[in-house]
Amino acid sequence: MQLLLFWYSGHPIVYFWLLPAYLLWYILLPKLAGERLFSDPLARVVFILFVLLSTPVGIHHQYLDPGISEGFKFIAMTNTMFLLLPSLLTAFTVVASMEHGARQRGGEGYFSWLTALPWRDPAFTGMALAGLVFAFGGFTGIVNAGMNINYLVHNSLWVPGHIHTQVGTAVALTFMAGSYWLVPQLTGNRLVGRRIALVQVVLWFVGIVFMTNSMYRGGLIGMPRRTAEPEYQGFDYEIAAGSIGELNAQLAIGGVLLFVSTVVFLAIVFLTLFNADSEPVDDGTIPPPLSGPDDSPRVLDNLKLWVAIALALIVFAYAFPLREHRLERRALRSRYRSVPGDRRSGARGSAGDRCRQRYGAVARSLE
Ligand code: HEM
Ligand code: HEM
Ligand SMILES: [Cu+2]
Repeated sequence: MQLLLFWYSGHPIVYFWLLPAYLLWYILLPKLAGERLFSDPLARVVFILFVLLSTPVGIHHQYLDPGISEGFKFIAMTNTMFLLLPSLLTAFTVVASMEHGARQRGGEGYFSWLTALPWRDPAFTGMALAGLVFAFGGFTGIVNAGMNINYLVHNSLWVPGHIHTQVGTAVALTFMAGSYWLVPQLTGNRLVGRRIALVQVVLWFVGIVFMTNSMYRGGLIGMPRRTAEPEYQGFDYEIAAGSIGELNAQLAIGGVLLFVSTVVFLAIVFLTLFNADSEPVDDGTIPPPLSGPDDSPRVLDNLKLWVAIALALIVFAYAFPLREHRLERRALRSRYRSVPGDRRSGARGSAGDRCRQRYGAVARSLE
């Protein structure tokens, strides 16, 4: 029961981190890339999909837990797969906005418009790299979300790989890069070491590629998460490429690069806070989107409707599993009571006692 409630809140909490990063991608990235958001209505659809689907999916963290029927896990999986939509729509809208910005700045061709983007700006580059990592993290999220393929990766080092691409980079790197724009705006001080800031965000990107690549691969060959020194020496491991030693070395190199990058980031922000040089502050406007609110169907603004549907989906996804827990606990209790004899006899270690201990443990896991 506690686990069910933990993931009921645990999954929506990942959006607590992600949505501020989304805001920066929707507002700041197009602005830095050359001006305007591609589509306001699409952005509305994205945020409404989050309202609808961010909660009734928590059971996707519990595919391997006992006490929840497969059917309820299947409902969570279906909702999770639909929840991929807002991320895919975001990738489309943000990239389309950047492309439009780049073309305004003279970019041309199918791909060469990419060179017209402001890659020297650490705020832009950091957020764009974070978005790129988010795309790969999203793919690994699809793997996690499949009920059957989750058996392969659950509780392996693959999951920390997913964690560090998603919250550890898509979010963390976006916040760091965003700070390079925001801190000068808030203080009026010029950013210290612009070039070093650019190196810092690239360093994080390289570090995370090393660290998560080895985490993902390690997870696939069965390395567990939260385990400091698994003993691999006694085993012959067939891995497609490399060795356990190579994976550990990559992981360590990645971790060190990330650590250095963090220290550099903190130093830049700290020095900027006390920088005597000033920088002109932005006028604070958000450029109008190419397709604006007027193009948006009215129903998208009906928040009452969406919240009502969201509540219904939550009840649908959780009421039955909670009831199932209650019923199962009750059944276990009655079985526990009907174990013969030993309460009266007080005998320890009897078959009844062992039985009770066993059911007791299962019953506790369902509480
Ligand atoms: C793109 C869509 C995403 C999908 C489909 C997805 C799916 C999943 C699934 C199914 C798991 C459970 C894996 C397991 O333990 O077997 C998981 C774990 C996790 N996800 Fe995601 N995820 C997505 C995006 C995100 C985002 C954006 C964040 C954070 C900002 C995030 C943070 C986490 C964390 C922290 C865990 C590990 C929780 C733990 O410690 O067990 N995920 N994800
Ligand atoms: C200097 C950069 C970082 C390094 C070197 C690092 C390293 C690690 C390592 C080695 C683990 C344990 C993996 C295991 O289970 O065996 C871990 C877990 C984790 N990290 Fe990081 N990490 C870094 C940054 C971050 C950031 C920025 C975030 C989020 C914003 C983050 C979130 C997490 C989470 C949620 C876990 C899972 C903890 C758990 O298993 O309960 N990490 N990290
Ligand atoms: Cu989740």
